[in-house]
Amino acid sequence: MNATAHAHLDESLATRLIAKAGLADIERKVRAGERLSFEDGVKLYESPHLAAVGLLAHRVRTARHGRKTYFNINQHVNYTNICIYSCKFCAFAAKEGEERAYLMTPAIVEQKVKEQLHRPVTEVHMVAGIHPTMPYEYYLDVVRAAKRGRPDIHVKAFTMVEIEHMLNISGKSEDEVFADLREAGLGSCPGGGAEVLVDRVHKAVFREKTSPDRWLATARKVQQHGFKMNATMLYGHIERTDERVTHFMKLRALQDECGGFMAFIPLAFWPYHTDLENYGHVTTGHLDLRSIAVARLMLDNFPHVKAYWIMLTQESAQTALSFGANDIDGTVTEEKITHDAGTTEPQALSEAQLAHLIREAGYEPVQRTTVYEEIGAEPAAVMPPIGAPAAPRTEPAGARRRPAAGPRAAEAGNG
Ligand code: V47
Repeated sequence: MNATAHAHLDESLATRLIAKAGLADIERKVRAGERLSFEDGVKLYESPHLAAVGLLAHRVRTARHGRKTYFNINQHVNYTNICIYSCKFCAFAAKEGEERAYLMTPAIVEQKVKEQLHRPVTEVHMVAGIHPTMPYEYYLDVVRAAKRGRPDIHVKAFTMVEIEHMLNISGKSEDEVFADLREAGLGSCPGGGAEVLVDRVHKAVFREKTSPDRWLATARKVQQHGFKMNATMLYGHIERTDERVTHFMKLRALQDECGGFMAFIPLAFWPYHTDLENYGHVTTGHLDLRSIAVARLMLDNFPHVKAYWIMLTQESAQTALSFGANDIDGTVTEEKITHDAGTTEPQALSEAQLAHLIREAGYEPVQRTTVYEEIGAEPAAVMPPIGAPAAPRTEPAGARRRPAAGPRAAEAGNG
């Protein structure tokens, strides 16, 4: 059988499965390039036929990206964990004076970036808590410090919560703040801090922090000032299906308006050491794959859907590539937010480990910049590990949800 005949066979099987799952109406819309409704989103979340939902999302992914799966060589720098807010889902935040509280000076940020100069890192991802007293200039200095450490690095920094804070404390106009950030070297913004863009969830689990309307308004400002950014959704805690779909609808509307979102990243909630630890909220393999697939189908104007391996686990992230995701994120290097909340994943993966996960799932690894320009050829099969274990899998199967709330992963006094 030739390859074309094989593809036709796959397609007709998929179509039958999707029809048997009662999703023929949605399939027709997807084929016609028609936008899915709120009700379609709920139906896709509630369908018991995960495979059919996944096939629909996989078709859209394949039409857009073929078998390409993007990754980047990046490093995370969480410059402080001191935070005025006490979100119930967060294990990272600390209050000033606590033993585990830390604050990096710009010189430490520069040092952190310089420590990776021997590796081909193209991006530094910087997010942190909202510090009660650090002045506006500190944030600009943190960006400048990263650029001093590695002038050609792309600085992807500051969630909408941090940007809103800077706008509030700067004493400057919106135009001046974005001009300052650009001049300091900011390249783009990550997608964190959105959580679930619904007032009920905001009130229940992150009431002190940026509200859904303010997160969207700040994202609009960021994009209107010419910065690209990502968007996330933190799922697997108290949110309902209809609220997840509402979240997608709000992001889709903003993307129609401004067009500055690059990737959507569903973030799986890790409960350990958080205020929600004892309520039994955990994500599941099903919910992980479903969230990727429904996002791909509902967010028809987002070019990329990212399976962030640290929160999804390597297993789910790899499988997500066949459920709509076309990006597995990066090497990361040093991660605190999810590790404080109990992830069993390592702190970093090498580019060879990422490429292995992608290739083994049947996809083509493509290194990208932060803004999705393709970089060179795929990496050689063997590269030196970067502090992570050499094998792609690092934990026994099933270990994901079992770690007891042991000692915190984060060490105090980083700065
Ligand atoms: O904003 C906090 C979430 C986010 C927990 O834009 C938690 O490319 C799970 O936004 N369990 C930070 N999640 C991470 C983030 C991100 C990561 C990778 C790539 C990009 C990108 C963005 O993590 C926070 C919050 O939404 N978070 N606590 C927790 N216990």
